[in-house]
Amino acid sequence: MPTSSHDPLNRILLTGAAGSLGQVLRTRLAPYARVLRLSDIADMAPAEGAHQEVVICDLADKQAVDTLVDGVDAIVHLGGISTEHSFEEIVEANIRGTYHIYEAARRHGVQRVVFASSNHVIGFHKQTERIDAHDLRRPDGYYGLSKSFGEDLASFYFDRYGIETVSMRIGSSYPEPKDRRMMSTWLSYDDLTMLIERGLFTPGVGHTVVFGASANRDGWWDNRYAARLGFTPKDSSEPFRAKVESQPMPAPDDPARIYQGGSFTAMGPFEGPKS
Ligand code: NAI
Ligand code: 15L
Repeated sequence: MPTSSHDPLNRILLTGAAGSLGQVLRTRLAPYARVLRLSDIADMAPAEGAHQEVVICDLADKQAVDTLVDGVDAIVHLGGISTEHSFEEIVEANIRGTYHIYEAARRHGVQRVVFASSNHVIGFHKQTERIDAHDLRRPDGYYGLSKSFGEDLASFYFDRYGIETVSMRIGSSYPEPKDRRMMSTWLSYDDLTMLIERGLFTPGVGHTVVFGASANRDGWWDNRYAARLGFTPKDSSEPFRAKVESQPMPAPDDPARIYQGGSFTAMGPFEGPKS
């Protein structure tokens, strides 16, 4: 696990703390703040000592988010719906919720956000393309659109109010890659932690968009803007290749084999045609 080489911040807010990555980061972000404020709409384990605070909060509730952000120095924003759903389901947590986070940051003078964006902002790029974070966004659904909006919020709140953000377009962050596509998109938990640490402590980031991927042999992303933050991924999906490639190869017309966003590109529509 990466260690801290700088003074910790006083208080970091981690949203989405009850989720898969939130549970992992609950311990891994501890070196970076004297107090970690852990928040989610879902229940989670109680605070373990004075260095943790647990606050149950719905991101869609503007007043509750304003109170949540009071007294924090930086925000690691992971909370929200994390897979493709109907627009109506996505809009409250991801669109209104992320707006509430930035409004609260502005009102309380928070200067730094690390935002969990997603590869689904660019999911309709083909797997045969190599892109960087300044290439055209091609969202692959309402979920990807909500993350694209989050990146635009980050850009606006920097240009207008000077709040700095690193938007991490996370690929697939799990203990190990689960399928062939994830051989290209996998982000280890150690590398995720390093990327967040760089996002919190690198000075002068403005709004920087980076990809969250380990040093995978067959990656599709030129991650030059992450490198500028000092992100030097230590892991790669290569040790898992034999295990992953023992799975059947998807058919040539399977979106999992064509698009960077994989199966997300074929989800929906969520309403039937008018009869
Ligand atoms: P997750 O679904 O396990 O965690 C998200 C958390 O947000 C959940 O605990 C959920 O209760 C909470 N949440 C949902 N609606 C909320 C609301 N209205 N108010 C407050 N909290 C709410 O997702 P995971 O995998 O931990 O991902 C964390 C973040 O990283 C998400 O924003 C996701 O979109 C993003 N991400 C994750 C990737 C991955 O590979 N795990 C890949 C790309 C992006
Ligand atoms: C995401 O954005 C999702 O949150 C996660 O569940 C994975 O599906 C990941 O992308 C991915 O593309 O593998």
